[in-house]
Amino acid sequence: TTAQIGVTGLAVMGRNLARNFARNGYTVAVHNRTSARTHALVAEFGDEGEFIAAETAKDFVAALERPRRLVVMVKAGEPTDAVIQEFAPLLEPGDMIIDGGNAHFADTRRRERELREQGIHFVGMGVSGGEEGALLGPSIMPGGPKESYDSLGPMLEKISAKAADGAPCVTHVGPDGAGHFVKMVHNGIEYADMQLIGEAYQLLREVAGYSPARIAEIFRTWNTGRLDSYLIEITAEVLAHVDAATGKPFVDVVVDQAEQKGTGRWTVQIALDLGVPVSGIAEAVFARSLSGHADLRAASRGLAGPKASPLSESEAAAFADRVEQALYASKIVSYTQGFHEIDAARTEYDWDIDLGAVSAIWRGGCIIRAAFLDRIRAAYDARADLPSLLADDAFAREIASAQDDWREVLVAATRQGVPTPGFSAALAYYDALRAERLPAALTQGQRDFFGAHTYRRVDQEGSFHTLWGGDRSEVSA
Ligand code: NBP
Repeated sequence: TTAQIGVTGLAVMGRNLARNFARNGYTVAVHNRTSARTHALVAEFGDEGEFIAAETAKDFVAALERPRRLVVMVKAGEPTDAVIQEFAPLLEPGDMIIDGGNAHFADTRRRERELREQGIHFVGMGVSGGEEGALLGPSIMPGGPKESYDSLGPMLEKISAKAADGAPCVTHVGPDGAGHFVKMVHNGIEYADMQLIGEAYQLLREVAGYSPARIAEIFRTWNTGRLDSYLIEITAEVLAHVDAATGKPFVDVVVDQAEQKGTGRWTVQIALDLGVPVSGIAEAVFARSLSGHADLRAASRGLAGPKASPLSESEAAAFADRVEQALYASKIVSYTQGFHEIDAARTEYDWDIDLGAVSAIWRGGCIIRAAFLDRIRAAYDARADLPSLLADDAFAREIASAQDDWREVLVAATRQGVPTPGFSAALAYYDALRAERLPAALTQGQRDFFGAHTYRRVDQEGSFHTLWGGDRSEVSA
């Protein structure tokens, strides 16, 4: 027998992905650098489907039908290059190497270019949904040559998550690094979503004066409305959880220093390079790093500021409704920024990415899955060249009706000294985009003053410079 697909790298993700293929009726060749993992997989889960255990790279390649489909699920970075170097010489033109790790899209572009010379199709494939998603159906974001999707796509459609309407959560995102790019922005948006939820929690705790258990109830209610999403759902679970050892709310016994693996940071770094303002995602990354500066926080604890004083019961209930409005409006802004970044990459790298299709494949399987993504898809379906999600009538109307509450929440947060970098950045972005005039005109004047950088005028074509050190007359530059 030959295998239709092979998976090398059998830690949690690779093992579960291999099982997912096997459970869907494919014969799966399995391989791992340390072969104990390979044997453990077959011993434990061999009855779930057809596996071919391969000890060596050669056996692994020999077990695959042609064109070969070889999924690499190893630690991103150097291990991925090491695996490619090991397997590429054993492959033939038309074979596919599919990297399902969290690779940086620039690495994917390089690998695709190098392997293309050998006739090997390299598919950089974003996979979201963690361990459970890999087994039960992830959201899959494959890039690479379109022709490889013709053969690979149907298999991925089978193992992927399905959205509520039954559509598989996978699409050919675009050439070379497009899949990993979109996965990266997915994670950046995930950071922003989590930060906004965190701010909503803190406001409900400190300004409304609610207990974690009560806040869990509020999140459960929100989860039946327009905020319906996996992250809101698990937030309620985490907040309702009680620590067995102390009987305290679980959230009160966890050290408040958030960690990160890097995809959020990449999203911001690349946005800076592309010149795309992703302020909400950036604040989410910075909020995690700030939380980790324990010494700095300890040294700053005595600084002056108001102490939050909880509202009365009736005021608190009204405030909670306002927080929902603020959270929803800020979420629209985060997604607006994330999709802007994908749109900018589409232009920069000449990728033919369908933004509506991207929102559609995030509806199931992945961490940011949410009813909300149907709305984004509808926005792009209505207008494929939508310049920004805020230009969509439905979103614009929703923000219009949320904005008073959004502002009131930020007034309360500011008065009471509760930090809301995500909500605040989102509102500043919204107000800056709406503004008739921005102080950027003054910035240009300053730049021209100290560096003769020139400026453009509102009433004439061309560039100009004022002779600031002389008679202050204007010259054409
Ligand atoms: P890890 O990221 O922990 O990687 C462990 C695997 O890499 C093992 O199979 C290990 O083999 C192999 N490996 C290493 Br390390 N160096 C190697 C080398 N030089 N040559 C060959 N194999 C090597 O596994 P994971 O958590 O399952 O994640 C796999 C990929 O999926 C990563 O890129 C990750 O970022 C991505 N991802 C993870 C999640 C998640 O929720 N965990 C979600 C989405 C994507 P060994 O057994 O011989 O040490």
